[in-house]
Amino acid sequence: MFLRRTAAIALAALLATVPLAAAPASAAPGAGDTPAAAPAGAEGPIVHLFQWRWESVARECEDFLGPAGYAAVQVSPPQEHVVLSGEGYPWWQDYQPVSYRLDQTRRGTAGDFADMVDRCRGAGVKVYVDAVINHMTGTGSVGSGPGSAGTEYEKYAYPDLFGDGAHGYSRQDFNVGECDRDIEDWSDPWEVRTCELVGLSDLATGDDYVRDRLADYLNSLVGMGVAGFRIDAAKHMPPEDVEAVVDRLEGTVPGWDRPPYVYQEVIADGAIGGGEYTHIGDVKEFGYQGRISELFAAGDLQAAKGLGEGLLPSEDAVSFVVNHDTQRTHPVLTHRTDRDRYDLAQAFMLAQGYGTPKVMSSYDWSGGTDEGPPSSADGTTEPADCDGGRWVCEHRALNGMPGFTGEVEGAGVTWLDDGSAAGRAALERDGSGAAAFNASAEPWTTVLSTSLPDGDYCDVASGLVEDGTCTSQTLRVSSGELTVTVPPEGAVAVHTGAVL
Ligand code: LAG
Ligand code: CA
Repeated sequence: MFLRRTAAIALAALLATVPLAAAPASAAPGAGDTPAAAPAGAEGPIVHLFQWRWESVARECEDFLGPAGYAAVQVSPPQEHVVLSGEGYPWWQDYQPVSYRLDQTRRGTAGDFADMVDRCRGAGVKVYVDAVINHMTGTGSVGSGPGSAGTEYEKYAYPDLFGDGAHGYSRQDFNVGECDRDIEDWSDPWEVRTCELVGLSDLATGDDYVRDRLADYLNSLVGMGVAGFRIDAAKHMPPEDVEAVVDRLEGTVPGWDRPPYVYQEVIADGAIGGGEYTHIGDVKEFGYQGRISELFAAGDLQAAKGLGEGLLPSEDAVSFVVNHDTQRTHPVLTHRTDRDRYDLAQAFMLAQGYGTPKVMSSYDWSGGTDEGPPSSADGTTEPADCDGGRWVCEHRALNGMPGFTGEVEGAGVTWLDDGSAAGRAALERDGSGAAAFNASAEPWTTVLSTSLPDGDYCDVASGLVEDGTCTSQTLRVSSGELTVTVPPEGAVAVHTGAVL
C-alpha cells in the first residue's frame, strides 16, 4: 500500500510538469485545441455517471463527454465501502466508508481510478469525486467486517484509514458522546449536524484530527488530478467544519491550474438554508430541481422561463432535474416516468443558464430502489453499456447540448417565442446561441428573430460536430432569421461554437 501511495504522488508530480494531451480540435465544439477551461466564475456542465466503473468512465470521457462539451464528470464515491452481500449489494454501500483506500471498490482498482483521471483530463474533462465525509458506516445487515478492500472495521472503529496503519478513527472521533442516536428533530440544526443520519456513525468534524484525516483523503485525490468534490451530506455538518476541511485543500489541481471546485449537498429546509454554505463553495439547489420537475411534468414551459427566481444566486448554485436520490424517493419526472419530457427538461436546463447544470445518467432498476447497477455475482459492477441492458445513458440523448452551455456562458437570456403556447418556448443566449423547446405532441415550426451571425449551424440538440461535419441537421441563420421545426417532445439548438 505504501508503495502505491508513493507511486500515485510521483505520478501526480510528473503530470504536473508534462504538457497534457490536448483534446482533438474537432472534438469539443467551441473549445479550440486545449482542454476546455471554464471562464472565471463558471464551471461548465457536469454529468453524473452514477455507479459507472472507472474504466467505463475513462472510455466515455474520450468517446463522448469531451466531444459533447462536458466540463466535468461526477463519479460515485471511490473510497473503500461496506459489502452487503446479504442485501444483494445495494448501490448505497458506497455511502458507508470503511477506509479512504481506493484499492478495491465495486468499480475497480486504484490503478483504474488513476488511469480514469488521467484519460478524462486528456479528453478535457475534469473528474469530480463524491466525498462522503460526514460519517462512516451504520450497523445495517452487517455491523462489522472486512470492507471492499479487506480492511476490518466495526461501527465507531476504523483502525486503518489509509492502508499504512498510521491513522484510524475510534470512538472519540465520532459525535457518539454528544448524541448517540438517529436524528429525530429535523427542525433543530444542532441535532441534524450532530446526531446520526440514518444510523451512520457521525464523525466529530469539529476536531482537528478528523479534519486532518478528511483533508488527507481529499488531497490524495487532488494530487492525482481530481478537480472537484461533491460534498455528501454537507447539511449534516456545521458550515465551519466543512469550511475547515475545504481550507485544508491544496490550492491547485495538477494539470488544471485551478483550485478544486466544491459543491455541497444541502437539502435546504426551514431549519438550514443553502445560503449558510455558499461562502465555502457552490450548493445544489433542490428548489430548482423541484420546480423544473413539476413544470416540465405539467408541460408548462412558459412558467419555466422564471425558474431561477427566488433561488440561490445562479453563480452559487448547481442545477439539476434529478439526482440519484430524488429519482428514487420523489420520482416526479425521471427516465422512468416520461423519458422524452425528462430529456427535454435536462436540455432546457443546459440552455437556460441558471447555475452550473448537472446532468444525471442512470441505470434502471426493476428489483426495487435499493438495486445496485448491473453486477457480477461477487458484487463488482459490470462495464457500462449504452447500447443495451440497464444502463440508461441519458446524457447521450442530450447530444451536443453541453457544448451549447459552455459556448453561451455569461450571455443574457432573451425569450424569442410570443408566449402564446404553454408547452413551447424559445430563447436566445445573446449573440451566441438559440434554442427552441416543444413539450407537445405536434411538431412546431416557427421563425425565430435572432442576433446570431448569419451562417450554417449544427443542431446540437440532436447531434454534434464531428470532424467538421454535423451529425444532425444543419440550420441556416440568414438576415437575423432562423426557421426551425421542433419535433414533438423535442428541442432544436444552435450556437456560435458549432458553425459549419
Ligand atoms: C446523501 N446525501 O447527502 C446521499 O445522496 C444519499 O444517497 C445517502 O444515503 C446519504 N446522504 C448518506 O450518505 C444512502 C441511501 C440510504 C443508505 C445510506 C448509507 O439513500 O438508504 O442508508 O446511503 O448506505 C442505508 C439503509 C438505512 C440504514 C443505513 C445505515 O438504507 O436503512 O439505516 O444504511 O446502515
Ligand atoms: Ca454530522
